[in-house]
Amino acid sequence: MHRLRTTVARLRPLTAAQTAQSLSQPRPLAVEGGLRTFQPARRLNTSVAAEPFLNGTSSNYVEEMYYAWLENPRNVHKSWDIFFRNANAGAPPGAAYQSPPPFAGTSQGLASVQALVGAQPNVEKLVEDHLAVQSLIRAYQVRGHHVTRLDSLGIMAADLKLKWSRESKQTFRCFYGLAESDLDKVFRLPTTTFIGGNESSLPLREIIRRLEMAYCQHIGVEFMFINDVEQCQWIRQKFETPGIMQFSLEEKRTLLARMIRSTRFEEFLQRKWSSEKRFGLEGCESLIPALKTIIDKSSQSGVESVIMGMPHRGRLNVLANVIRKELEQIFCQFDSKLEAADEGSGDVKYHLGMYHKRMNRVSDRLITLSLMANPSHLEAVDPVVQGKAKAEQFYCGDTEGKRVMSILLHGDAAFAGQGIVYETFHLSDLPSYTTHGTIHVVVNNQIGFTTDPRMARSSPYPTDVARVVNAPIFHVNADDPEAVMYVCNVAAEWRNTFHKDVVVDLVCYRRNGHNEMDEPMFTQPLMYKQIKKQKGVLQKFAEKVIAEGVITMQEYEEEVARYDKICEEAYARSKDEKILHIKHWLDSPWPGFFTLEGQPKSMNCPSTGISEEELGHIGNIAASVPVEDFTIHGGLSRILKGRGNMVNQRVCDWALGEYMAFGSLLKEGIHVRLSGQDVERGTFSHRHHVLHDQNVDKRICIPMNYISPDQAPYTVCNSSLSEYGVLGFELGFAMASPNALVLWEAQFGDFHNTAQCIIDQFISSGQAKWVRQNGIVLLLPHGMEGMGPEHSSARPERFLQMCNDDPDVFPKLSEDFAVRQLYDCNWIVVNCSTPANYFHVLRRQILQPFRKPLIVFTPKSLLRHPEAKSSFDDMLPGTHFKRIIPDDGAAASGPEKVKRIIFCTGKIYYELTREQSHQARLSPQLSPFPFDLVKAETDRYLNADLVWCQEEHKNQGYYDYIKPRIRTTISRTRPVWYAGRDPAAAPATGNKQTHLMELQRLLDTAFDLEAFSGKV
Ligand SMILES: Cc1ncc(C[n+]2csc(CCOP(=O)(O)OP(=O)(O)O)c2C)c(N)n1
Ligand SMILES: [Mg+2]
Repeated sequence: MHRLRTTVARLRPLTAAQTAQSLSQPRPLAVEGGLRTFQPARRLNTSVAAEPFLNGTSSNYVEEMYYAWLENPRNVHKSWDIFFRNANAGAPPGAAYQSPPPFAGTSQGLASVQALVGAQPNVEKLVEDHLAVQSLIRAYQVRGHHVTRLDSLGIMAADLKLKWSRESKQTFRCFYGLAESDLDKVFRLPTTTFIGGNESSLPLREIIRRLEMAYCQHIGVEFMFINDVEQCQWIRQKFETPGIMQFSLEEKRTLLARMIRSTRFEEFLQRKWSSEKRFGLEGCESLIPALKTIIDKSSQSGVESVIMGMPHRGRLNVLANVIRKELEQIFCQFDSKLEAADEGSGDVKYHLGMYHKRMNRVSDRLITLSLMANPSHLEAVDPVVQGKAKAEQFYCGDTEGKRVMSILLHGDAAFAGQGIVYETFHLSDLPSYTTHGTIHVVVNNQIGFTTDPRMARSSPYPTDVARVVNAPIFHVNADDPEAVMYVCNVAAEWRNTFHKDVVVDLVCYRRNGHNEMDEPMFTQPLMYKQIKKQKGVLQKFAEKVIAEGVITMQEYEEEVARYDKICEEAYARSKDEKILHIKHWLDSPWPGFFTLEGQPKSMNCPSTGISEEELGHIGNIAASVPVEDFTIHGGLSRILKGRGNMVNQRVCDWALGEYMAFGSLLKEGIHVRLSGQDVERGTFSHRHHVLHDQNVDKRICIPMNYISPDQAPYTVCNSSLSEYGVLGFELGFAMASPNALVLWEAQFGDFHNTAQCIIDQFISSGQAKWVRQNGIVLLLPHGMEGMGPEHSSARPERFLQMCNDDPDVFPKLSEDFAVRQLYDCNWIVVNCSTPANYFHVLRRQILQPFRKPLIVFTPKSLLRHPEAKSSFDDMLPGTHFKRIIPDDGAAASGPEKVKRIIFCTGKIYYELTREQSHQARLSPQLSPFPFDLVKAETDRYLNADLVWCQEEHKNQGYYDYIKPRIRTTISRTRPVWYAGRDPAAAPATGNKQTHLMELQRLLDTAFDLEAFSGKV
C-alpha cells in the first residue's frame, strides 16, 4: 500500500501539469458491492506531512476520510471536515489541524460525534481507534482462514502451525489494541469491506460478528496476496456481503439429491464388491455436488465443453454422477470374466476416460463433459487436459475461454508434492498455452496413502503452489455441503469474470484406508479412531435440512430408495454384458476420421510429394519478408538470401525442408503447431519462423502465415522452460483433432527425460491402454559433436527399446506392408539422413489414414552441412519417405563386387562418404524396421559382410535394436558386425580430442575390410 505517499502527494499543492494529469486519471473507488469511478472534484493544496497524527499507518485511514469527505463533507467527523477545509484553503503544514470544536457549540454536532465515536477525548485517539478497526478488518481478510473451522476431524491446526489462537475474536481485537469497552462504539467502515451492506458504519461488536461470519466459519478465503485491487474487492464482496450465502429451497433439495447419489453410489459398490479396490470417495462425498455446481454455473454462463482430469479418488463416482456414464458400463468393469473386445492392454477401471454430451438441467443448454484417461502417475494428466482444452478453444475460435474450460482435480499430497503441478500453473497465463482459467478442486483428505501432511509438505496448505499465479484459494469444510456449493459457485463466477485459475480446497477425511483393502489403523490410529466416530456427511446434512423443513423424513427416504433402485436395475443389466469395449471409454473421439467401426478408412498412404510450383512458392515465402516497412537483422537478411539461392538451385537444406512440409500442410488446411523452448528462432538459429522488426519493439512477422489466403493458421510458440508440462500440453493439443500437425521440440534431445512420464505413460503406450491414437511429433536434436556428455544424445536406445515390434519374427509381406507396419506399431522412430526424408516423414504424419506418435532425432551440425541438401526432385509428386536410402554410388553398379554393407542412420551417413566401390552405405528407417527393404539389399549384396555403424556408444544408440532385426532378415546366415564407440556410462566424452579420436577409430573400423576377420 502506498497510501501515505499518495495522500500526502494529493494534499500537496499540485502543479498545473499534475492537476491536468490527475484529473484525466479517474481513481477507482469501490462502493456498495461494485467498483465505480470516482473523480475528485476538489483538491487540497497544502502539505500535511507535518501533521502530528499523520504517520505511515494512519495515512490509510486519512485517505479513506479524504475520499469520503470529497464525496460529501458530512460523511466525516466535523474535525476532519475542518481539517480538510483548512488544508484545502492552503493552511501551512501543522496548521490545518484544529482541535475538535467545543462540542457544546452545536448540539447537533455533539450528538453526531458522540453517535459516531462515543465520547472521544481527542481526535488522536479517534484516529487510532479507527485505524485499529481498519487493521482488524484487514486482519480478518488476510488471516481469517487460519482460524476457520475447516477440518471436521479437528486435526488440521497441528499442521498449520498457527500463531493465531483459535479464539480469533479476542486475539484479533486485542492485537490491535481495542478494548472490551470499545465494542459498542460505532466505527466508520472503510471502502475495502462489504460487511456493512447498506450501512457505512457499525458498532465494533457487529463488525467483528460479521467478519467472523464471513471469514471464520466453514470457508477460509485466501486471496489477499492477489495484487489486483479489483479482484480483491470482487472476492470481498462475494464473501462479506451480509446474507449472501443463502440458498433457496429448490437449491437445497438439489444439493441433498446430489449428496444422496454420491453417498449411496459408494455404499452400493461396497455392498456388491466389498473386496475390490475402487478408491472410494467416503469422507468427501460433497465432491459430487461441488463439481456439479461448477458445471451448472459455467454452463449458465455459456460454457459448452468441460474437460476434466482427475486422480483415482472418487473417479467412479464422478463418472457415474457427474459425467453420467451408464451405471451398467461401470458395474461390468468389476466383472473379471468379461472378454476384452479391443486390441491393446486396456487399463484398470479407475484410469479410463469418458466423453458425454448431455443437456444440463439447470442451464437448459447442451454441454459436453469429458474426463481424460490417465495413468497412475499422479498429476501427470494436468498439462494434457490443458492442452486438450486449449485445442478445443482454438478450433472453435474461443479466444477468451468462454465456451470451453478445464477442471482439474487433485489429491492433497500429490498437489503439494508433484512438480508438474507447478509447471502446469506456469502455463496458465502464457498466450499460446492459456486456457483462460482452470478450476482446481483438491480432495484434501489430509493424508497421502499412509503419510501425514506434516511429513509430506513444507507449506501450511497443500494448495500454496497456486499462489504463484495469484489464484484465489477457497478452503472449505467438506462436511458442510452448503458452504461447498457456495464456494464452487464463486469459483465458477470468478473464472467466468476474470478468466484466471482458482482453487477449491475441500478439507475432508478419508473414511477407509488408501483403498478399501488397506488398514489405516496401522499408521494413523488416532485419526482413524476419530473418523470412526464421525457421522457421515449425508446423514448430518439430511438431519439439518429435515430440521429446517426443506424436506420431510419420508421424502428423504423415498429419494434414497429411488437411487438405490436405479443402481440395482443397472446392476441387473450389467450381468447381460458379455464383452468389454474399451472404446466405450474413449475420451477424445474424432468424428469422421475413422469408419463407423473405428477402423482407418483405407490402408494407403498417398505420395507425400508436392508440385514444383508449390515448392517454389513456399520456398520464396521462406526467403522473404511478406510485410512492408519491416526491418530485419542484417544476419537474417543473409540467411533469407541463402534460402532464395537454394530455391533457385532447386535444393533444400533442413530448415527449408521443414518449411516445405509445414507450408504445404497449412495450404491443405492442416493446422500446424510447433512448441518448445526457443523454437521460433530454433536453438541452432536455423529456423527463423518469427521475424522481429529491428526498429519497432515487439513487432513480429510470421511469413508461414502468408502462404495462401485460405490456409490453416500456423502457431509457433516459444514455451516456458518446462519439458514435462509442455510436452504433456502438446500431447493434449494433438488429442483434440487428427487434422493438425502438433510438434514439440526439445532444446537438446537429452532434456526429453524430464518429460519421461509423458513419453512412457502416454505416448508409447497410450493407444494400447486407452484405444485412442495420437499423431504428436517429438523433435529431439541428437548427435555426437564433441559437446560433452549432455547436449549430445537424445537416447535413441530408450525409444527403440519401447517399440512393440518383434525382433525375432520376419513379418508376413503384403502389398500394403509398409502402411500396415505403421498401423501396427506403437510409434514411429526415425533419424533422417536427408532433408527430403524429413519433409516426407512430417507430411506422412498427416497423409497416412491413422495417427501414430513420431519420434525424430534431428540434426545439429547437419543443419549447415553443405552436403545435407536434397533436390526438389526428391520432393515432387510421386515421391515418398524413403524407408531405406540405398547406395546409388559405384557400389550399386557392381553389387557382386561389394564386400561390405555399412548400415547407418542420421548424421554418420555423411562421414561414411568415402567413395569405395566395394562398400554400400544404407540408411534405414529405424522403427518400424523395414524388413522387406533390408532383405532386398542384403539379397543384392550377397558377398558382403554386414556392419552396423554408429557414432554412439555400443550400449546406446541403435545397435541393440538393429542387430537382431537384421539377423532375422537374413535368417541368421551372416554376422552383423559393430563399428562404433565402446560401451560407456556417459553418453559422450567431455574432451574434444578424445571425441575426434573415437570418431576416427570407428570410421577406420567401418572401412577396414579386415577389421572383423577371424572374429566370430
Ligand atoms: C507419481 C506417483 N507417485 C506415487 C504414486 C503412488 N500413490 C498412489 S496414491 C498415493 C497417495 C496420494 O495421496 P493424495 O494425493 O493425497 O490422494 P488421496 O489418495 O489421499 O486421495 C500415492 C503416493 C502415484 N500414483 N504416482
Ligand atoms: Mg490425500
